[in-house]
Amino acid sequence: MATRSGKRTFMAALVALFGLVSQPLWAHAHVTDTHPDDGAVLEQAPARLELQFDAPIRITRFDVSGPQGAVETSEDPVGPPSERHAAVPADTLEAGEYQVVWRGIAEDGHTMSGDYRFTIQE
Ligand SMILES: [Cu+2]
Repeated sequence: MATRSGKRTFMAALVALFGLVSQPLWAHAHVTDTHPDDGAVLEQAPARLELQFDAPIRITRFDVSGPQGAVETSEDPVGPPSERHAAVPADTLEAGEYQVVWRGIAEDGHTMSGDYRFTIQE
């Protein structure tokens, strides 16, 4: 069994095994949903802005901007790791286009970022 190909097979098996074992206990996170939906056109201002992930993530940035610039939120989603993060606008959002830009760190240590937009009709 001490042939070269045997060794190679053994090494390949070892690498495969290591790959299995190192499947993250701390998973990478993916966005599963946002509120409002990306690209949504709303007739009413949303009461809250939300991000949902398939694994806990620590949010490090959650910036909302609209026709008047930066939007103040009374509830800050920057905090402990969670699968769900929400921000509540301090004032009712007026009509216009909005963008949410976020950043976070998944439990596997990977930095993630994204954005989504929505429009509130006049
Ligand atoms: Cu990852």
